[in-house]
Amino acid sequence: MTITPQDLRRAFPGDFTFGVATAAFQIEGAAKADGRKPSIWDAFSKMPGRVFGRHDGDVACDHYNRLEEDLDLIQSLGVEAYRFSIAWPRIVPEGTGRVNEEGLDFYDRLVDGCKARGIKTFATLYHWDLPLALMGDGGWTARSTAYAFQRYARTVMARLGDRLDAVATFNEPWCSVWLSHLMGVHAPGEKNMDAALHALHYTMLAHGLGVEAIRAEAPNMPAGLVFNPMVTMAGSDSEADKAAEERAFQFHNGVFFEPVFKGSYPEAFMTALGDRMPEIEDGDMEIISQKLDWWGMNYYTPMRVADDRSEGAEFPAIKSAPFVSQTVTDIGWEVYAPALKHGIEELYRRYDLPEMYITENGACYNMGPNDDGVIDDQPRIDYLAAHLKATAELIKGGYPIRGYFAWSLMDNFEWAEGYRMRFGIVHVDYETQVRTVKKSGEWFKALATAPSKADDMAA
Ligand code: IFM
Repeated sequence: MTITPQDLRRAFPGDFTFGVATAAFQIEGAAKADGRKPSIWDAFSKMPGRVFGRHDGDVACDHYNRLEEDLDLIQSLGVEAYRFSIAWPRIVPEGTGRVNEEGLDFYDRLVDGCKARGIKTFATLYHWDLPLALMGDGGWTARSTAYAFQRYARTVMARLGDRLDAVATFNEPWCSVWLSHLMGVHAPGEKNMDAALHALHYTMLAHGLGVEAIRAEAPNMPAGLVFNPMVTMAGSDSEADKAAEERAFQFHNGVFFEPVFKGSYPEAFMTALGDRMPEIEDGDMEIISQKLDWWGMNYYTPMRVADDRSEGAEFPAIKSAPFVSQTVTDIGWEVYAPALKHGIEELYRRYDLPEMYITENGACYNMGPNDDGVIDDQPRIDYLAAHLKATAELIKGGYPIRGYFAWSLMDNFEWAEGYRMRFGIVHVDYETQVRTVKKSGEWFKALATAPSKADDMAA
């Protein structure tokens, strides 16, 4: 039997934060409103064969025009915090140069609207919507983009730094580096190791420059970075698969964690690919490895790894191993909650990490309303419950996890999958823009509003 949300709440500390998360390009729409200029995702989604059904972000959930209604929705879910991202192309539409005050005004309204409703705000500065104009210089493969990001970050913090509760520089650099420049799945759709290695270092540099910008404008603001660590698991007990798993760890996680938390790139990675990296200038690694106040983990599914012995296989020379759990979500991802626990244990074992939040966790299930208008998404509830249980066990084991954000507040533009894949705890009818809280949304509300053990004792 699934644990009740009330019982589950009692497994968490009284001051644990429950929240919901979104990202600008996935929900805002209003692509041309109030001075916004295109991002790389506007361009990419309009190219044939890149995004399912050539869906785009022109309207999305029309959140830009429905801000108040959506903030009421968040409040009605009883959560304490909202994680959202800020669209660079609204703030500095060409990436460099002119600042667009109307873009800043929108986020002013968003933050003030949350404050008025008693909701804490966790902002992400970059969730993949790079101003398209910066592609003229090479986008993330150009060092200049890191400095453009720093100026954008400073502009945002000068306006909002007095009211946000926390800020992250980047969401999932793995996606904006490897998935976008090596695997070609996300914008700008490159499949080029050399380009990806440049994007890696300049993204890391931008993160560090971003931290400097945050600290310059808002010295007390908790500054962090959100990763999507691959929870690598060897496909067998063979030495070859175990070694492949370690290479996978370094390639998919080490290259992001080690520069930030140790000030270096992993040795095995540098031995294999270091000669193709851009120049690492004096001082870069110090900028990248400034102390952070927190980090975020987005987790969905493990990465099962086997050794790839094919001739010419490039580092990390791995291939996929079969799933262990038979349960998969509608996007085809294995459901395996123990990996969340394993992943966090492993990361704290390897690095000296500050406190953390689970900044995204959730499941893709595409069921719509039944004849009574109810969206019965019990598998999503099961998924959330299992992963929250794993989170509570980690906290009991002493891991400093301060909060959990469900991905996502509502169904939205799921990148290369367009609108066909739904992660929301609130259903969106894209024809009418009607939002309907799913069964999982009601369940999450019951969890977020239930008394904690501390409340019970005080009563
Ligand atoms: O929708 C994305 C989100 O933008 C980043 N993390 C993973 C989610 C599901 O794929």
